[in-house]
Parts: sequence; structure tokens; C-alpha cells
Amino acid sequence: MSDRAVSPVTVAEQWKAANLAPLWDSMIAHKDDVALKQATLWPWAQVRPLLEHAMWMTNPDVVERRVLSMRDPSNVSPLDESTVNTLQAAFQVLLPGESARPHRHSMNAIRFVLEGEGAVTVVDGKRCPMQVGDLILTPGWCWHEHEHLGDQPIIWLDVLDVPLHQYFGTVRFQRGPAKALPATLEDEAFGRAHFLPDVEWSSAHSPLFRYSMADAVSALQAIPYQHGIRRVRYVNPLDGRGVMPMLDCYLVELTEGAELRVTRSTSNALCAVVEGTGTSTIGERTIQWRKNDVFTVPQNNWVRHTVASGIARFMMVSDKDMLARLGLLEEETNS
Ligand code: 1HN
Repeated sequence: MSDRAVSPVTVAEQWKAANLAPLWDSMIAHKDDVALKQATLWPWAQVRPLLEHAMWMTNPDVVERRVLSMRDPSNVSPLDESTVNTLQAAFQVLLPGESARPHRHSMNAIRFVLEGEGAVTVVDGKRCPMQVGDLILTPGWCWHEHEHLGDQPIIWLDVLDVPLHQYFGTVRFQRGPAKALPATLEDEAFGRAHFLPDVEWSSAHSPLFRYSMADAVSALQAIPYQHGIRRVRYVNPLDGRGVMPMLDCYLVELTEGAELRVTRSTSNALCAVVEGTGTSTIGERTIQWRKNDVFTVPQNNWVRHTVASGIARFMMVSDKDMLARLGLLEEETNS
């Protein structure tokens, strides 16, 4: 019997048994249209009451962190906890008097305060006060713990590069207590533009962990609008690059002129609305947003933002800097 007499079904079974698959049956190879993911919106008006349940159901002594993760509803595997491709975001709640014990992990994280004040995140021993709109970094492998000294619940947004670490096989976690803390310099040492400390000390990550909303807004107000938009990037003062290698943060202000621009990027982003109301058309989805709403901007979608009136601001965290360094960032404007 010649080989050609073997039935295709048998061949397919033999290939499968040998861990082979024909590329001509691939769902992704040689396709010229890029698969687009849809944007997802977490409206604060829906999320906030749902966080209440987590407040009485559990506490960080029991569960390490009182966190509700934000899941991209299109994730197929239950092991895929991503919010948008490369980023995992979550809401975290701490009640007055509570603390979340120290731990560290290889994943980099930012915290962005949505509601409340009086909490402190301690990063490698440095105390970072948390007020609404403050951005706090916990770079990978830095010890961090949260404590709440205020008298109302505090709620913040966590964004981590977990999906990338899962892909790279570099997820590491260690419980406290914190030990062998590295030497740190106070944020004040980096508080004057054009000057850096010239001391015997080095840091592989940003030496600043806290970026206040007040500083971000005054930086924003110093620059002109371009096409109805102005934005500032949160940077590592030592190298002027993004805050962390895989998390790149911006404060964006939109005015009415912004709606004239349609943009597209190979990067993924997650936006937390700081003030104002508006509408964003992201690919086929149009979402309306207001203060504390969080939405994703999955890569390769055309995006148009419209402000209802006056100005609107949102904090955007993306994988843009990583893609740029890999030579994979492509951005287009159609207007
Ligand atoms: C984590 O360690 C924290 O330390 C917050 O506050 C959110 C989400 C996924 C994995 C680890 C924290 C997290 C997290």
C-alpha cells in the first residue's frame, strides 16, 4: 500500500499523536487581518457597591490582599487573569485600622488612589502616603505593605505586569517580614528639577515611589495642548524613561478639540478617569465614562475620545515603553 492510500483522518491522528499540526489549518498563521479585542468598562457606579461586599466578607489578615481583579471577559482560560493582554488590574480596599502585611514579588505594580486618604504604602521601608490621584510604584522585588490610618475606607487601583511574567515564567513571590532592605534616598532628594543626588548609591529602579496628583497636575498645566490633548509621562528621574520597564504611565487631559483625532497603537492601555465625563469609541465599542470609571484600550483598535464639556483627565497605564524598546511600537493618527 502506497503512503497516499492512508486516509487523511489516519494521518491527522498520527500527526496529533506525534505532537505535530499542519500550519495550513492554523487559526492564526498567514492571516492578514489582525484579531482585535474589545474594550471593557468598569463603571464606578456598578463597582463601588460591589466592593462593599468584600469589605465585610474578608480582611487582609486572612486573604493577604482584599482585591477584586478585573477580568477581560474574552479570556478563554481560567488561568488567564489579564485585564488587557499584558496588564492585570484590580481594585483593592483597606478599612480604617487595617494593614496588608509585607510581601514582595517579581511583578511590578502601580497603585492609583480612587477614594479615601490616610493610608500608607511602605516600599522597601519608604513610607508613601496615599491620597486621591496619587500614583505609587512598587517595582518588582521591592518589599511592600499597606496600612490604613484614616477613618474611611480607602480604595485604589492596582495595575501589575503579571501576564508578562506568566508568559516569561518569571513569577516569584516571597512572604515577609521584610529583611535586608536596600538603602533608599528620600523622595525629597529628587524633588528639584535639573538636579540629581551625586552620592555613592545606585538603584536599578526609580528611586521615587510616590508621584502625587498635585505634582502631576502642575506639570500638566505647564504644557500646551496639541490637537485638544495634553499629557505628561510619569518618569524615573534617573533616566527619564517610563516608571518601570513594562508599565508606562501618563496623565492625560482632554478638551473638546480631542475628538477630531483618531489614533491607533500596537500598545495596550488601561485608563482610570480622574475627572470629567466623556465618550470613547474604541474599535466597535463606544463607552461613556465618568470619574473613577476604568476602561481598557486593547491594542490595534482605532480610538477617539470625546469630552462632554470643559476638560477631562485620566491616568493611563500602558505597555508602550516595552513595545518601543522591542521595536514593536507602531502608532498612527488618522485626521
Ligand atoms: C498584589 O500583590 C497586590 O501587593 C495587589 O497589594 C494586587 C494582584 C495580583 C497579584 C498580586 C499588593 C495584586 C497582587
